[in-house]
Parts: sequence; structure tokens; C-alpha cells
Amino acid sequence: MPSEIGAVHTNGDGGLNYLNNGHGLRSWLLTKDHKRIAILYLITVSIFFVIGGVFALLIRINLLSPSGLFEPDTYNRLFTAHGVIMVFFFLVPAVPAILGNFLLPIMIGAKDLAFPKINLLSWYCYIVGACFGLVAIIAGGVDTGWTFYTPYSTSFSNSNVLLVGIGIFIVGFSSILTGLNFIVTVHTMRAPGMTWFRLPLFIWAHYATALVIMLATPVLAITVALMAIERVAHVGIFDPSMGGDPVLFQHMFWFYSHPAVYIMVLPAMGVVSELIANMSRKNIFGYKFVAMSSLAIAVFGFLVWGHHLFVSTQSVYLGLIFSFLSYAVAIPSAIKVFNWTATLFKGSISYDTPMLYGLGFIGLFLIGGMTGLFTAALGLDVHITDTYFVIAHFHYVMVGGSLMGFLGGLHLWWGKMTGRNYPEYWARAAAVIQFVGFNLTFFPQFLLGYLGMPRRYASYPPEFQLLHVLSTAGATILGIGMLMTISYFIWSLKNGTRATPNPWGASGLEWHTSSPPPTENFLTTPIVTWEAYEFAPMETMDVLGYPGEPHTPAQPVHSEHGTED
Ligand code: HEM
Ligand SMILES: [Cu+2]
Repeated sequence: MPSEIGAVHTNGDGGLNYLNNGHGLRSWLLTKDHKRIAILYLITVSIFFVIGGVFALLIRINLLSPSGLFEPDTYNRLFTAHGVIMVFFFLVPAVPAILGNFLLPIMIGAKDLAFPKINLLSWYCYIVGACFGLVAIIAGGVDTGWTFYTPYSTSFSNSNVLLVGIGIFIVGFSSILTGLNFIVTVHTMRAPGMTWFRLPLFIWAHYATALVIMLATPVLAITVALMAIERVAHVGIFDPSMGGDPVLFQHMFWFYSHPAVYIMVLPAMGVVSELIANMSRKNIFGYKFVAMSSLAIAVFGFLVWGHHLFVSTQSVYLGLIFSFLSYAVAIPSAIKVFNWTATLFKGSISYDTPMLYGLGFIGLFLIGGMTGLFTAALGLDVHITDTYFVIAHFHYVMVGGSLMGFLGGLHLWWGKMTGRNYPEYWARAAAVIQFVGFNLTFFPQFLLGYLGMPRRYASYPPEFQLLHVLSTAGATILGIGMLMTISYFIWSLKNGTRATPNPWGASGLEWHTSSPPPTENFLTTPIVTWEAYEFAPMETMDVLGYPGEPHTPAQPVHSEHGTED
């Protein structure tokens, strides 16, 4: 179990905190507290993750046999439901709306986000939009794939494209409102002394993500709206038979959806920076480089969408430029991975669960990122495009990256959020099981794709069966690991030991308030006098950092270090 370092600034057991300050459904559904809104997101987003996961398992069950278990049409609806739910209703909101919402104000020493009511509105947008998606699926589903390529989606599909489009449109506003809130909050609500270069890297990552959200998401909204208009009013925007251009849709879609990859991965990278620093008790090597690489990724992320159109009508020369730029965007990502690794070097590393996920992220994201270079290579991509190679690549990035980061962060801050510790033994076991299951699921898919298995096919030649069976076995193991995590988290809410303010001996303002924090986050506004990730003199800093705050005398950890106040 994590070692205990002096309990600081607790409200004491039985004190008022954000969880027990107000009871009943009303106090939750009308809350303006960013922490409660984060919990609302945690519950609802997790439900969609489970639904998306069930669809994943159905996909894998279908592919156990070469002839496929379901009708091809049913299969189309299954993978579309899986993709839509995982991307729009799980990955995009997971880290920012849950961990970001909870932590961003606390980490900068603010009482809440800049616009608490807009924050609540953002959750309602999520719920309403996601319900449209769910209704569309229950009412028979959508068969276009999560990319909605035209003219199929506008003129030919007889599935619930419109409903799910409306859902995605509304959920887009949820992300935009969250992004807006984050940007304004970071600019205007930092505690005294919290300079830009003292911000935790989690904040830098979320700031960069918020910029991407603000610039990219409206494009998605417009794209989906145009699709809906063409579907309903039959105007020729994308359908060539009416004078439209189907490739225009692809440009618009990927102008959002490539940056969206970073909406999914950047926040997780922010989590990983916290995990690595705190679990190896070292400042991140090259803090400024890691901070700036988030912004670089945000900017470059907008310049590479054309790598999804290598086999469309795009000219070879344009393809060349997009290929080159895609390689360039690898540089800031590589800086992060390099600097995390350098941070680990000679660190006093603890292998508690959050760190297992942190290390898992680095390894899996590395594979995901490197295979991205394969798909960004003009010639090679012609061979692997629309095959399982691509499926494997983006699952290594999105599951190996975003999901691992999300789970790592959830473990690191679980005690902070809920006031209860999760059982470390079970959590480590689940992390290892997930890692094994994940690789067994998706590594064979690289081989399948290279050998020519196309994506989105319900049946396949028998020689691919062995690899598909391995993949389904892996998915089963992965599913068991996820089920374990969900179970012990729920179990811990009642039975977990009580969390102390700073069980990991971590740095960061969130560890200077009680677990769970009081409604206003801090009893007095903190004044920051130290750099991010200053580990050694941390106990001293507690004292220095809160001038004028009465200190409880019974804190031996502090007095050992000579106080100066
Ligand atoms: C048990 C774990 C999972 C399994 C077995 C699985 C399996 C699959 C399969 C077989 C496909 C291909 C459908 C096709 O195009 O033929 C697919 C597509 C996809 N998966 Fe997963 N998946 C899993 C988890 C996830 C997670 C956690 C995410 C996101 C967080 C995700 C996101 C996606 C997306 C975006 C697609 C694309 C759908 C499309 O291209 O139409 N998957 N998945
Ligand atoms: Cu891309």
C-alpha cells in the first residue's frame, strides 16, 4: 500500500466535504460543484463504456467463425454502435470531463470552474446527446460505420443515421462548453503564485486539449448538420449524383476526427505525466519541453487530416505533404515518451497500480504511435488501408493510450474523489490481466491486416481464423480484467479503507486538501511558493505554502523539517 505522509489540512473525519454537503437526487442533478459534475460524468460515461464493451465482445464473437455468426447487416450495426459509443460517448469525454473536471480547479487552487452553470449544462448536453445515440441503437441501429462516409450515409442507408447524427451534434456542445470553461479557468482563476510554468503538466495537457476542442468540434457539428440536411432535403452537398462531392465529406470529417485523436490522447498524456512524476518522485525531465509539446501536438494535429485520404482523389503531391507533416507530429509525441523515460531513470519508482497503467501507457502508446508511421507512409498505406492493421493501430493508441491513462488516473485519484481506497492487490492483478488481454486481442490484428483481412467484414477466408480466435480469447481476458476493475471500485465505495489526503506522498495542490475535498476545495486560498513536482522538501512546503493558515500542532512530519513561518 502507498506510504502515508503527514495528513495535511484535513477537515477531519465526519467533516463536511463535497460528497456529504447536500443529499438527495436534486442536490446532485442541480449541482454547480465541478466535483459533483465530475462524478455525474463518471457514472454516465462508465455506463456507455460498458455498453460499448458489450458491442466489442459481440463483434469478436461474430468473428470466431469464418462464416460469421450474425447477418452481415447486423454486423454492420454492431461495429457502428461500438465505434460511435466508444469514440463520441466514451473516449472524448472520459479524461477531460471526469478527471479534468474534478481536478483542474483544485490543481490550480481555484474554488470551481469559471462557469459552473455552463459546466452543468455541458453534462446535460452529454446526457441528452448520448440518449439520442442510445435510442438510435435500440431502434435498430446504424450501419454506416462511425465515420458516416457519404453518399452512403446521406442517400442510401435506411438505418437511424439522423438520430445518431443529432446525438453527436448535441454531444459536441458538451465538449465545446467544457473546453471553454477550462480555457477561461486556467487563464483567470489560478491561485496567487501559480504561474504558467508552475502548472502541473496535467493542466498544460488539458489546456492544449481545450484549444483543440474549441477549434475542431464546431467543424464536426457542421459536418454532421450538412449530412443531416442532405439526408432530409436531398440537396447536393456530398452526393455526386446531385452534383455534390463525397470527398468533401471525408475532408471535413477528418479535419475534426484527426485532431479528435488528440482530444482523446492528450488529456491521458497529462495524466501519465502526473503518474510518472508522482510514482517515481521526480520532477518530469524537461518539464517545459513536455508542456510545450502538448501545444505543439495541438497545432500540428490540425495539419495532418489528409493522411486519411491517401487512397481518395487526393493528388500524390498533396499526399506527400500530409505524409511529411504526419511524421512531423510524431516529434512532440516522441519528446514526451523520451522525457517520461528519462524521468524514470534513477527515480525511486513505486509499482502501485497507477504506475502499472502509466508504464502500460508508455509501452502500448509507443507501439500505437510507431505503427502510425506505417500508416502515414504513402506507399505502405495503400496496402494496409482499411485492413485490420488500422484497427490494431488505433486500438493501441486509443485503448492502450487513452483508456490506460484514464484508468491510471482513476486509480491515482480514486481516494481523493471518493474518500475511499481501492484494494491494491486486486487492482494490480486487474492491471496485469488487462495488459495481457489487450495485447492478445490487438497484436494478432496487425498480422491479420498485413495479410489482407479487411476491416468491417463479417466473414473471412478460413486461413485467418486462428488469428481471429486468438484475438477473441484476448478480448475475453481483457473483458474479465475490466469487470474486475469495475467490481472493486464499486466494492471500495462501501468497504474500502478511508483515504488520507496524500497517500502517495505526491506533489500537486490536490494533495493539500482533504480526501474528499470540501465543497470550496480549500479552506483558505492556497498561495503557491514552489515549482511543480518539487518533491524533496514537500513537507516543508506545506507549511510555507499556506501563510496565515492555522496549523494543527500534532503533525510530527512537519516539525522534523524545520518550519520557517
Ligand atoms: C474488448 C475490447 C475491444 C474489442 C475486442 C474491440 C474490437 C473491435 C473490432 C473487431 C472492431 C472492428 C470493426 C470492423 O471495422 O470490422 C473495432 C472497431 C472499433 N473499435 Fe474496438 N474493440 C475493443 C475496445 C475498444 C475500445 C475500448 C475502444 C475505444 C475506447 C474501441 C474503439 C473502436 C473504434 C473507434 C472502432 C472503429 C469502428 C469502425 O471502424 O467502424 N474499441 N473494435
Ligand atoms: Cu489521423
